[in-house]
Amino acid sequence: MSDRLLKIGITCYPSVGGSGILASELGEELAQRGHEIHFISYEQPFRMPVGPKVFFHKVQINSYDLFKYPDYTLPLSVKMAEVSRDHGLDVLHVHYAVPHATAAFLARSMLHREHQLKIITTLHGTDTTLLGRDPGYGPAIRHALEQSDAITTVSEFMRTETVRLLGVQRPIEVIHNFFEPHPTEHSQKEIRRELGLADGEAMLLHVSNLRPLKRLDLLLDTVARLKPKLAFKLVVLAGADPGPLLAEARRLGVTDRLIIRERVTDIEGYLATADLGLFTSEVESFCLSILELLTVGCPSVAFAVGGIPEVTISGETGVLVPLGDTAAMAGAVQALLADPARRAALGRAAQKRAREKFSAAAIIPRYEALYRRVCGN
Ligand code: GMT
Repeated sequence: MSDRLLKIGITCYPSVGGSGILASELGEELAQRGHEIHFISYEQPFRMPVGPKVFFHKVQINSYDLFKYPDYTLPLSVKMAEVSRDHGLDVLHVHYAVPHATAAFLARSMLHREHQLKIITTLHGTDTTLLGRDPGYGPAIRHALEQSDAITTVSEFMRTETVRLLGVQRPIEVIHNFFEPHPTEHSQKEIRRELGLADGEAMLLHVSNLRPLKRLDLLLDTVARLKPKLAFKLVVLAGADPGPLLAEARRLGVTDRLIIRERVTDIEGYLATADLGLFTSEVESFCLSILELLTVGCPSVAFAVGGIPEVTISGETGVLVPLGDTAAMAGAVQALLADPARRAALGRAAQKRAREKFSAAAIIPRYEALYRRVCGN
């Protein structure tokens, strides 16, 4: 098999979200290995890398009085076809099925014999678990998946759900997410000072886009259940408007426990400073945030849902409790905050697992092998 370098198009949502972050990091790692990367989206992805091998192609969306709702799929497919032809892309790797996989399929049809375009679709979560159930989307998603040259999911759970909800017959390859922490710009002392944490005050960390399925009501309910004497703050790195979170905190009387930061880019500093991660999603195909914490040796407490048990092993690299059991969650947080030695042991095992299973070194060669297989060499 030839190891020639490839020209890879990547389409993802540029906004703060797991699939966009993963796609950006993937582009960065592939460019470092010498591949040429072309991001195609309506905005530069939040964490898009810069470098001589990385290009960004903006999809222009015009508004017409005729349309009540602006259309993104068609201009995206036109841009995909144009970039594929003009830059001779070998493969277009789309992250999140809607509308990216459909647009890629259209782009390929438009190119016809002009340029042979291979399409890989990676399913990240709600594109299957939420939209896949929607009769207005399901059949279109299934069709686009059937037309992809390869399908991957970010967890075993997602593979099972994709087959169950969409009835996809094609082989689906599980390639777990990866994370490589960048060197942090700030010391732990600086971060603690910036957050206003008092000496001895523990830092619980929650990172998310605050969507309803993150169940912030259960997150704050857990906080409300922690003993009043416990010295801690819950730091939330918010990828969306934190207004509703604050309103719920006020209702539960826990605003003094909450510190919110928005659109944080130097996430590594906060990860490295955290004592414990806290996640309350009711479903999660993977949970990149838990992995981000694992890589810096910080365990998390979370509900045992979706793909989370594939990422962190309860009792070995973190603690998982049954969905909705905030009493058990608060108990686990208290026990871990009271036992730094146990926390450190979980953290060491967490970091080891992250390195072995979810590092760029473990995952990128699997994507490269897939690209080459699909491209026929
Ligand atoms: O719904 C979100 O949390 C965002 C969504 C996305 O596509 O950006 O996240 C999904 O993809 C992430 C990266 O693969 C996974 O880590 C998240 O678990 C997944 N979210 C859900 O399944 C809810």
